Amino acid sequence: MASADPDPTHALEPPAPEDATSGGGWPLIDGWARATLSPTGPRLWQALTHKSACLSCAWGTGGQNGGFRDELGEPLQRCLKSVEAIGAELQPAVPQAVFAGRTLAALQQFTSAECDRLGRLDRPLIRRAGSDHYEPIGWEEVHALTAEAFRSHPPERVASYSSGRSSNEAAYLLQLLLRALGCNNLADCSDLCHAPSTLGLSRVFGSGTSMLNLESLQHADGVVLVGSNAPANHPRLMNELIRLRERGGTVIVINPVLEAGLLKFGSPAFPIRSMLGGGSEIASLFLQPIPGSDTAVFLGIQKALLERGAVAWEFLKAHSEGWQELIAQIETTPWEAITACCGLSREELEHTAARLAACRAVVFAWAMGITHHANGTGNVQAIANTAVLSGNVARPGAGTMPIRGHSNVQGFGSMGVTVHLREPMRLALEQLLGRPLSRTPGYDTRALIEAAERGEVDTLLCLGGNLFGANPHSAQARRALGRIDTVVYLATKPNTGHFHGLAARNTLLLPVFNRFETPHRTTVESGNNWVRLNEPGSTHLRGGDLISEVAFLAELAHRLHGDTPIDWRRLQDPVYVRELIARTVPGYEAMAGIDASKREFEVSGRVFHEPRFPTATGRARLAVTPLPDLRLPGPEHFGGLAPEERGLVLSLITARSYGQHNTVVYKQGDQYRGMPHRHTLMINPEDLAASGLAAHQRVTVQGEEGSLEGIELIPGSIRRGAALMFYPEANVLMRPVKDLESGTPAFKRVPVLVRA
Ligand SMILES: Nc1nc2c(c(=O)[nH]1)N[C@H]1C(S)=C(S)[C@@H](COP(=O)(O)OP(=O)(O)OC[C@H]3O[C@@H](n4cnc5c(=O)[nH]c(N)nc54)[C@H](O)[C@@H]3O)O[C@H]1N2
Ligand SMILES: Nc1nc2c(c(=O)[nH]1)N[C@H]1C(S)=C(S)[C@@H](COP(=O)(O)OP(=O)(O)OC[C@H]3O[C@@H](n4cnc5c(=O)[nH]c(N)nc54)[C@H](O)[C@@H]3O)O[C@H]1N2
Ligand code: SF4
Ligand SMILES: [Mo]
Repeated sequence: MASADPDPTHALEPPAPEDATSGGGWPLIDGWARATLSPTGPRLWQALTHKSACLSCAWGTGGQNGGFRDELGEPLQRCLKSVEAIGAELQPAVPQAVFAGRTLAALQQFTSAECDRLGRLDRPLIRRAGSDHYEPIGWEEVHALTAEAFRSHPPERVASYSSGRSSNEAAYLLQLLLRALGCNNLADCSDLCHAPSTLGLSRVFGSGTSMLNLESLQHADGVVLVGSNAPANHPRLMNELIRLRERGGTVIVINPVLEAGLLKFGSPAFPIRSMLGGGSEIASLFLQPIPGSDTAVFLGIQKALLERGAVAWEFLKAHSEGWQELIAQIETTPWEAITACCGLSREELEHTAARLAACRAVVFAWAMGITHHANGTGNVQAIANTAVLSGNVARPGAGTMPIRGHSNVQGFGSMGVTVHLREPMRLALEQLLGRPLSRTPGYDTRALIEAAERGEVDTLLCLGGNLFGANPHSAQARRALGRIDTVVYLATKPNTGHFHGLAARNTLLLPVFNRFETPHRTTVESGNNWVRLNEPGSTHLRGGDLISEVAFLAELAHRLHGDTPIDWRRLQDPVYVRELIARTVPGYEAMAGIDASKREFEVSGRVFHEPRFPTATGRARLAVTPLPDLRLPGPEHFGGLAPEERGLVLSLITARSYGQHNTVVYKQGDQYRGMPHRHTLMINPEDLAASGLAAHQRVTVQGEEGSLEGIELIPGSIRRGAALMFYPEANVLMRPVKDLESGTPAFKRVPVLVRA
């Protein structure tokens, strides 16, 4: 690879610690020092201190409080992940020779990391039908082609996909312009992520987001952290856990993988302990269940609470409905069924319930280990049931908290980029547009891929993300995108999707400003319901020809809709977009006037201080959650093993390494899990011994749709019967099994045959 020079992300590679038995610590502090002292250091500092929200995760940092403060004004709230993300954005432009001189076949050979290190996109490109490369194109032709691609097809045959990095303003425009066309096909990365949380929580509480804010979390004396590798993916959440342990609180971790950073974590916000003490202890109790069995774990905890008389009966009867059926399920489900399903003992579950019952206020927090299952929505409801049953909702320090992914993914949902538009917003939009919205159900991400594969999608606009790389069954995703006439990618940097996800006719690759470069103000919403205001910025890409996402979408809207019933061209002005948001998005009333006041705010109606829920009866709606069937197929399902061949079937978790952001890989190895490169599979040492395979042996991993060869076996602290590999490489393996309620794929329970 000739073109990825100079590479600012190299400066971020921390040294491999001799003993990576805890997360964070020295490597983080060293990483900070190296990154900020590197040649791009001054530019990096400028971006870090810019008044805009962190690009990386939805915990949220920065904004009007300055780069390093959270919404409570606390300093030192930026992590190395943030530096990593900014470093990648500060790369020079992709040299023009890359696209002129390389065929798509050559570009398709690049790994995710190599694509990202090509640099920043700085001019519009097109790949025309039959051509073997991307070529430059002018903006006028881009706008004409895009508008034509949307205008010339029926609304059911056009669609968008988005990834929650863009602003609220861009998200709002995207859904408004599509809905005004009569199209509800607003697929979003949340369909692959927290859709089960939004759906499950809406069912139980009538609201799909966290019921806490950062401040209320600080009143907890217990946290149950389920299916989250927060030390890597939400590092600043770890500060809250450290403080909670300091106040004498309890942290119960539920995860089939004994993640190093969940045992001990060294946070730069607590430097003395971080460097000298080997980090702060995180988990008070660590449960390692069978992957996919969390509903059984929580049913077990509920049963133990019931048996020890720790159900909050008064609360339950006054503030919930459906509890009678739930109690009946708990009573009639035998312990043996629960323990057989989750692989934890009755004693472990009883001990957990006792620790829980001893807490005054408990937060239940979870991430992808809960949602990426065929019963993801059920998992979320099982957690919500437990929270209500134990009286741990709707008061300071107690409640349910999905830990969101992308920095503005929650904002995209609020702005109506969803196939489940809420009624109040529908009515407000109908009033704004002066006519009823289409009632044809829209495609979520999986439905979009399936429809495209059937040849039923003609035009697709991708506002960020990597639709190809993020989906299961990569071959199907490639095929599906190849049947779409026109695909328009708006992106900051090239990724595998731009080279593999090619349309039948025109594929446009359009460069946009990132958050700290956008020449106008924007807003984003954190997973803790906090709306941040980002100040305008500028780009280092001098001479580039980039566009702001708002400018692009407003131009498209104007070309499609003219100036009725709203003046679409006026939407070029983000202040006006914010006015419309304040008028039509529930909870966003405070958006009005934010340009003058600069006052960031909490979305109203989200944080529950008392048990009155936005359901029809004001009560939480409990429902039974069936135990999942977790049986794995035998080797014959994969064609069988030859007579002398060694191998075994495992339940594969596909997860992020410590050095990647979703489909974008920054570093090859994962030192905390002892996985030195991407082509590794973590396996339990006893499984290794029983199967006759050896540590560090290279094997073939065969899934239901594809296989990977030369994978190195790494013994690790993972539950027997389970394995862990990195996404997106592992996405070639799996059949797209999904949760039928939310549409979210079962990325964390992929049956595979590992063979020598
Ligand atoms: N640095 C960095 N930060 C990120 C991201 C990133 O890629 N890199 N991505 C962002 C996004 S979009 C998201 S959604 C979040 C993702 O954040 P996480 O959800 O923390 O990420 P995952 O790597 O998917 O891992 C989830 C954890 O679930 C555990 N797990 C797997 N199966 C099960 C199960 O059946 N039960 C339980 N209890 N646990 C299980 C895994 O062992 C792993 O520790 O992070 C966001 N932040
Ligand atoms: N096997 C497996 N598959 C998974 C998962 C898993 O755990 N296992 N996780 C799933 C989850 S939780 C998610 S959220 C999805 C992620 O799916 P996506 O959100 O689709 O993917 P990302 O890799 O986050 O997209 C990265 C790209 O976004 C673009 N980008 C970055 N910033 C901006 C910006 O400001 N504007 C624009 N327009 N573009 C920008 C860049 O081009 C970058 O290459 O993947 C899902 N897929
Ligand atoms: S925890 Fe998340 S929001 Fe905060 S600095 Fe790190 S990546 Fe950014
Ligand atoms: Mo996500």
